[in-house]
Amino acid sequence: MSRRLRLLIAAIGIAALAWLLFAALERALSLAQRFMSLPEGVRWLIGGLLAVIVALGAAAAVWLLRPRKPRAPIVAPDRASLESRIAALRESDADVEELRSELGELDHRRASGSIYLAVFGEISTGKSKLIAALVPGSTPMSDVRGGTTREVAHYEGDAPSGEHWTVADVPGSAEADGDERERMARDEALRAHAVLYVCAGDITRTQAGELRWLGDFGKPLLLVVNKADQWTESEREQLIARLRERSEGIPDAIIAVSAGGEESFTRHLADGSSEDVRRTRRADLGALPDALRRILAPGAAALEGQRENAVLAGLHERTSEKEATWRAVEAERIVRRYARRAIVGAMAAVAPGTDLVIQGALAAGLVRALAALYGVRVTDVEIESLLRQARLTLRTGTSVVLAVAGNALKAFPGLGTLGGGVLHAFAYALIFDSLGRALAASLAERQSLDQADAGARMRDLLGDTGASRLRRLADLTGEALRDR
Ligand SMILES: Nc1nc2c(ncn2[C@@H]2O[C@H](COP(=O)(O)OP(=O)(O)OP(=O)(O)O)[C@@H](O)[C@H]2O)c(=O)[nH]1
Ligand SMILES: [Mg+2]
Repeated sequence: MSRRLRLLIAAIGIAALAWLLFAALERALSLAQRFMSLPEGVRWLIGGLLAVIVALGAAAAVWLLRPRKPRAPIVAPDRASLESRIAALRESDADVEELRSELGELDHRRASGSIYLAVFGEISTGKSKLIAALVPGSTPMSDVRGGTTREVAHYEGDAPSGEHWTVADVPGSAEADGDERERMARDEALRAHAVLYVCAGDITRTQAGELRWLGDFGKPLLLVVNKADQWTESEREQLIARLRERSEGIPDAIIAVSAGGEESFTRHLADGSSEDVRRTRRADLGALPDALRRILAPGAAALEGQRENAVLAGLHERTSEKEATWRAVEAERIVRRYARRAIVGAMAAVAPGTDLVIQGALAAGLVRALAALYGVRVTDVEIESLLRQARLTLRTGTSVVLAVAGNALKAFPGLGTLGGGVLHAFAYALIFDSLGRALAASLAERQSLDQADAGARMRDLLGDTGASRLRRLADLTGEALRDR
């Protein structure tokens, strides 16, 4: 487009804008005139309405533009309470070796006085290459294939500040079927004083989630954008601006680097010929050493508190998982014990043809035992109310339960040899199993006695006639009756 044409278009644009402004001004003046000619009461009414609208708009703008509060770092339970939970698990024969060695590692690292840095991020972002550039003499394995690093490895050297440091190379996250390795990587990130989160371009929603997870522990964190050699200067600036927006102020700094990789170019020789050359690109760490010096300046001892907090938070999660597994196994044992007693009780007390009635004392014992297992306090009134509801459920469901028991007797003919009353015995196994499992699942999920939830689960379980469940209950009934 010629310069004169561009000038002409600009002049037309300016004239159009001026005309628009003039029209808007004229309209405003005529509105003002009409406003002034209105009776005073109406003027006040319209003025008041306008003032309310402006005030609401201003409030909305202030709310939208308010500075975001940084998220409060995760607070882990104290060490003593974790140790006693781990000891309790050990008493109950759960495998807690992994938890105890994590505590040991926590102490070992504190005593070593070294600064620990973890390099974390998705597969193939160049974490291992970055470590090779950061720790002279280290040779972590690096490859174009994702999932090259499969174990956590430590490399020791001197940090940019001159202090001794240990840099951890970890498996990359987001690898297909790499859950176990991802967990390893996360645990190692928790054990570090500071973390480099490495990406190689714009971050995905999953990566933003990982960054947030790391940020929640409040330790020094740098977002390192590797493979910067792939972009022009302006692309790099745009990328950093986008990452700044997406990373929500979580990292202490965002730094573009080029950790290595290969480059190819054509070399022109003196005789006029040319050849294609491939060589390893020299690493360019840019502002990374300076940023590392800054975030590690407080030193290992000062950063230890945040590190310990993160490790204990991770341990809390792992301990809770083990507790949940142990409770589930224990709940199963309790339900089985009470179902067995109900089977035996049924043979002793119930004449064939009588209605099915939940044996009160036994059922109350089951509820109490499960509530104690899940650490939920229950009153006698609550137990009575839960059992009243269970009895009501049963009154309408008796025919279903008896039909299931009848089918079980046909499916497992061995039961029939145990004599009359077996039908009821099996029915009680089904009832106690349903009540116990329903309650255990509800207590585990809600951490309280929720009658409606437990009741709904019990109704579902009474109708659950899965083959493996019926076989298990048939075996239990047979066993209980033979051992009687
Ligand atoms: N262009 C370019 N390629 C790089 C750079 N850094 C690493 N690479 C290449 O990226 C690929 C992955 O590098 P790795 O260091 O193995 O990546 P990683 O993050 O450790 O990968 P995993 O161990 O699989 O999680 C390799 O082919 C490297 O050569 C870089 O700065 N620029
Ligand atoms: Mg690697």
